[in-house]
Amino acid sequence: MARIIHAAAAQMGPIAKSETRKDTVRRLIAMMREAKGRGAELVVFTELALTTFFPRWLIEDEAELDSYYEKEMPGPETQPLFDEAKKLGVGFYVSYAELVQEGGRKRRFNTSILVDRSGNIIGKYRKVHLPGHVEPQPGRTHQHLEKRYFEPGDLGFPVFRGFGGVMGMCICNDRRWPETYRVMGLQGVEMVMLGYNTPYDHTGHKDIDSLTQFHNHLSMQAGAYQNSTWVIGTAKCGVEEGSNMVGQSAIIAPSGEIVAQAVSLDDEIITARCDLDLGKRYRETIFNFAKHREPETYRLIVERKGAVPPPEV
Ligand code: CDV
Repeated sequence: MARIIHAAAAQMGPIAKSETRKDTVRRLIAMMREAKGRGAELVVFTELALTTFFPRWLIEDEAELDSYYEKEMPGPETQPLFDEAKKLGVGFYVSYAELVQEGGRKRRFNTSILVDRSGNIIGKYRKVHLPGHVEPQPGRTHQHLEKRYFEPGDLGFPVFRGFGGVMGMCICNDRRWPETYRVMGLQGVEMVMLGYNTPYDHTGHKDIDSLTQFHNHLSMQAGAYQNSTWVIGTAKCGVEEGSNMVGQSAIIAPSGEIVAQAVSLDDEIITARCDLDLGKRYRETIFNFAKHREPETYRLIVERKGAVPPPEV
């Protein structure tokens, strides 16, 4: 019997700095209802979906910085999203800034969770690849201070059984790194969910920045194909507090083909009927890891034994 997940990507337009959690959660709920109305049982929200993308600013006041983080999940302001999920029978992925007290100190992570159709958290992930800088960079109109505001995730890339399949998560910059997908691919992942906030001017090199849209899809499509998995990538996009961010939210099949794509730079739902068994054709043939991967050779190459020595420079 086919294993189908009717899934939605809930792309978000800008969230203003002045927007409250309550306002934002209301937007997420409206999108969840629309997704349900269009047959979805799983909604993928974006990265840091509860606030504006605050790492673009240097925030030196600790109380102000803390205000962007969730101290519990669900908390009083996010509980309505969980209640609505349960009422509608819709699961979701959402990313948020997480603040925890561990070992007598504050720890900050860029986190995502997977919530099942009964409103229970069944998976948690903390972003591993943190882009940007610790210190503000001179001459930039917008900073990218994720390295200042978050620690690298300490949970690895786990997969979770849910929605009739093997589910995985990552967050934004993680999508550009092959090892993100491969670590989950080696665990048999069938659907990878992710959210992103991607400003067009992120490298400061105009010739590379003009390829931002191309690289967005390239990395997700390659990750899907090379690991025989569905990928759902959901943007926060449009001009947010002066920062221009890419949209193009997409649902990508294990073939690497885009089966649904957002066309606006605003709140927008896209949906697809995702057959998890589509991945089998690739997993059992061209990407049969057990038959065709060469872990021992990779190990030798990494250790530079049996590999051509690097050129003298
Ligand atoms: N939020 C992100 O991780 N954004 C990065 C940008 C800064 C390069 C991304 O990979 O899209």
